[in-house]
Amino acid sequence: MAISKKKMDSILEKYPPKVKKNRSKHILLKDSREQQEIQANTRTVPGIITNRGCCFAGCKGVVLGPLRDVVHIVHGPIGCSYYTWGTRRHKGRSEKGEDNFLSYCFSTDMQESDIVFGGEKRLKQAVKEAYEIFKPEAITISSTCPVGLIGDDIHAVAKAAQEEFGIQVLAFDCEGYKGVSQSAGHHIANNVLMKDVIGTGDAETKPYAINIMGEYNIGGDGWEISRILGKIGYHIVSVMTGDGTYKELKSAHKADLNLVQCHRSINYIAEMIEIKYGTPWLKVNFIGIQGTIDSLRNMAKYFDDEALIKKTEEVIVEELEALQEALEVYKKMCEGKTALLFVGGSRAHHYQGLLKELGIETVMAGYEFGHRDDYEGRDVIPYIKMDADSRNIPEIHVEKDESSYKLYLSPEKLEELKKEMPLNRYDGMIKEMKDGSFVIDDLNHFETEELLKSIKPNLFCSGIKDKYVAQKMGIFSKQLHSYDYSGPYAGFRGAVIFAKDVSMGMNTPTWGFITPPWKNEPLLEGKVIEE
Ligand code: CFM
Ligand code: HCA
Repeated sequence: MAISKKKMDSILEKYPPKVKKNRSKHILLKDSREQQEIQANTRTVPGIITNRGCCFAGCKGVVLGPLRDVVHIVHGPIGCSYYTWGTRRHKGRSEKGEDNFLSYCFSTDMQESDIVFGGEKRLKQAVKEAYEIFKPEAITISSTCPVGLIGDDIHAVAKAAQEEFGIQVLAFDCEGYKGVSQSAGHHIANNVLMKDVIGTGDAETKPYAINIMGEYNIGGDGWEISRILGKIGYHIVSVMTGDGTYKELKSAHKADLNLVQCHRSINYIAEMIEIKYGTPWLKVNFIGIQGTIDSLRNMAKYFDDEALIKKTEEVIVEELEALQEALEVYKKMCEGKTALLFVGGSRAHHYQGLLKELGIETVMAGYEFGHRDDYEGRDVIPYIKMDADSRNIPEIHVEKDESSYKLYLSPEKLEELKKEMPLNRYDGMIKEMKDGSFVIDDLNHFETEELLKSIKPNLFCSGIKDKYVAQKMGIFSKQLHSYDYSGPYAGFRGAVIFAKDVSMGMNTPTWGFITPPWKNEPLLEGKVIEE
């Protein structure tokens, strides 16, 4: 069941006027006749129970965490480390003899005396111990909130340790309170990796060299993507950062093409590599069968090589054949169901295609911390392989400054090029949504409950904070962050695993045994009794 504009207004009506005004700007009803805008990446109104996380989570947890040959030291009280220890399920495996520190949890475990007298000594000791015990390729130090508040100089500690031990020690000022969400942390991590790591290596590359960016190997997604790309013949230089290594990252600048899976978390590096080294990026989506096929075809188109195009088509046929039978079974169990999606900064978009393939309609979707471009798309002028002829086409004017090429195109030429080579741009989530569906940014606890009650979807795709709220209402919830101990969900094989998981979840008789709270209408605490 979809939700009407009137109903949405009545939910917002419960807010004080100022909050209502604020929240209204974060919600829109898709109407393809209009150029729609949404407010995003702004501070959550204090007092609202948002689903968002913090800057530290985005930097250390998301971008740095999956690099497995690095010791990631969290400078702060133990909770920041402990509560993020393994919960994201970014998997990693190493060849014999290679380092893998993913299962460890490194923290300086700051105590009250460190807050009062400063924690630099403790950090210095932690780096020393980490180096002596583990001898890692590199060490990262991530700041938590109190570190910024008391002013510990993590850069001075990192610099001294680097000189003493002869390995890179990278410091990240990612105190949790910075910015408005995890998003600030992505940016901080990207900047340091670009400045100090990427470009420092010189590994040999083979033809069709690519980086897979914004892919974190949650539940093994990256392994499935790599399996498909390997089969076609691509050479994966680095993965940022799922099952990734510091060692590989150093030579990432040597790839011919950068694939961007999660635009939100890694667009900064994609952009900086393009400016510095001229490598274009291609937005891909390996979630969903058609998404995977389109991504593979766009990649082959970029390399423009007959053998590669042929091999791509062969692999697509082979993979489709292998999954068809199982998929048909699950499609029958999913057909006609509805879903409500609310996830970080890319998955609420990426999963819509896969759900559609199973016959599930997305009636509402939103990001925790996406920016406007993740919703509305971004039209970056496409990169074209430069050749002398480009300069002679009247609609294209090429200028090269010290670090980048600039292309000035007529609007018609731009449209034409966008169709044939979708490089360096992203269409965003809104474009793919059906008219009449709702887009909602920075959803909160109150709205979640109200919307679930009104929409009563068959499937609620979200995270740990609201999963059980939905399930206690008798609505199956699938975590699209951690995949609830399952996965992979990406690529061809992943699509079948996802189909199986949601088919079972939605169709279990369990939900029939639960009486949702709205059926009993319990007396709410704090309800104002009108005389
Ligand atoms: Fe990108 Fe991610 Fe996501 Fe993200 Fe995240 Fe994540 Fe996510 Mo959780 S990097 S934006 S900060 S796809 S951790 S692997 S699942 S919120 S939608
Ligand atoms: C984070 C990590 C998270 C949290 C997941 C959730 C993840 O943002 O700190 O809330 O269920 O994917 O592990 O997004």
